[in-house]
This record gives sequence, C-alpha cells and structure tokens, in this order.
Amino acid sequence: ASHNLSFEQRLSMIRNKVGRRLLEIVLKKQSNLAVAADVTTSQELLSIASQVGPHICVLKTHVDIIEDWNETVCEQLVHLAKSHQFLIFEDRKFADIGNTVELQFTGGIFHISQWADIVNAHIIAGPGTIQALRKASEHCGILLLAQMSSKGNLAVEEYTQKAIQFAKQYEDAVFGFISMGCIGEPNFIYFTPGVKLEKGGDSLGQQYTDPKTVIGIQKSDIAIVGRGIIHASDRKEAALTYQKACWDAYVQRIGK
Ligand code: 5IU
Repeated sequence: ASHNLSFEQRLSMIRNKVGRRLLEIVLKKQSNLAVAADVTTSQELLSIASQVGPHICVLKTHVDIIEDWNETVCEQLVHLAKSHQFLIFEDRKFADIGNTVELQFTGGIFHISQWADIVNAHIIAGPGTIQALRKASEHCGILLLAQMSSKGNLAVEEYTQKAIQFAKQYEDAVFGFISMGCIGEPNFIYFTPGVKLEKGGDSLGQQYTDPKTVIGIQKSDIAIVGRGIIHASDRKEAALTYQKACWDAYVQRIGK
C-alpha cells in the first residue's frame, strides 16, 4: 500500500487524538525524527532529552533499563517534553494477556500509563493486549509491532497483515505501527527503527537503513534513531543533522 499525502492532509484522517497531536508537533517543529534514548541512568536520559528536545517529535524510552528511575526523574522528563514539545514513547512492547498487561501498564514501579504519550504492543497474544491498554488510559496512543528491524525476526507477511487488521479494529486507540516503511493506509502513522546515516548493523542482529531510504523510498513517517545520535560526540548537532535528513526526505517524497 502506498499513498502520497502530506502530514497536513493526513491530520484529520487520524482517529486517535495522540496521533493527531503527534502530527501537529511534526508540522510545527518540522521534525519527523524520534530519538531512542537507550541509556541506563536518569542523568543521561534527562541530558539527552534536553540536548535533542528541540529537534525531535518523539523521545523513545526504555524505563526498565534506567537504574535510578524515580518519580522526580519522571516529573523532570515530562517537564522537558512539555517545554520542548515532544511526545514520550515508552517502548515497552506489551505482549501478555490483557489482565497482566493492564497491571504492567498501570502498576509496578514505573506506572507507565501515568506519563507515557505512546506505548507499543506485540499482537502475539491477540486483541486482549490492545483492549487492556485502551481500557487503562485514553491519554496514551498505541503502536502495533507489524515489522521489526532485526535479523531473522518473525514479524513478516501474515503476521504483518494481522497487525494491520487489529489496528483497523481498534482505530480509536491504535494510531500507527512499528514497521520498516508505509505498509498501509494514510490514516495510520508509520515509525521505523534501525535508522542510521551509515549503513550496517551491530553484533546482535540490528540492521540499519539510512533516513533517505526509510522516509523517501520505504515511505515511513517517523525515523527512530538511537546510537546514531546517542553515541555522537555532539548529540545536539547530530540530532539536527538527522532532523534535516529525515525532513528533507519527507519533503522530497511529498514533492513540495
Ligand atoms: N527497536 C529496534 N528495532 C525494532 C523495534 C525496536 O531497533 O524492530 I520494534 C528499538 C531498539 C532501540 C532502538 O531502542 O529501536 C534502536 O536503537 P539503535 O538506533 O541504537 O539501534
């Protein structure tokens, strides 16, 4: 499936309000860049959020790898998200039965439902996972994993199609996918991880594609960049470079 509509044209097509808010931010900041902050201390997480904040639409977190997470850190992160205008995407990849997912989403020591704007879910356990997330918070938009960037992953063909089917069924809550590009209709938003200006991968199966290919050719919407920015000597400058590369690829694709 392929379309050539702009973010402006798609805004009113998105059913979920977090999805619409995301496109408003994307347009206002001219940024379709998400940064993956895979770091292990709250100090690093917060410093990344303030360094790259002006250049991103989304900050993707893995709170369970932060060794000193607490409520104050959470408040500071939310504050940075408000002042720099980005959404917080907790990459929790919920995958259990609905009842367990509800507890994981709302409880534990992270209380993800209280601060995350976006979370994602595997479809392996069936629609109950989505139902639980939707029931627990109407403030949090959901992305479904339809494809993955890692070598040998099983999210292919029929599995991908099933994710699309689930998304359509829960379009009030699900506003997009983790996928390698545009795999469906313009009323969903496509997020792609495994993005880096230098092609290649890592020693554990990650496979990188450059922004131009991801946004321009594979027609994804939001590029998720982790180590390409996190490991740069100047993260702010790297974020600006990626912001421009991703936005230019979008503008070229749309033909404006
Ligand atoms: N991530 C992937 N691939 C996937 C999914 C998630 O890389 O298919 I779903 C996450 C893992 C990490 C980030 O948080 O995206 C990519 O980071 P690097 O750009 O550092 O590889």
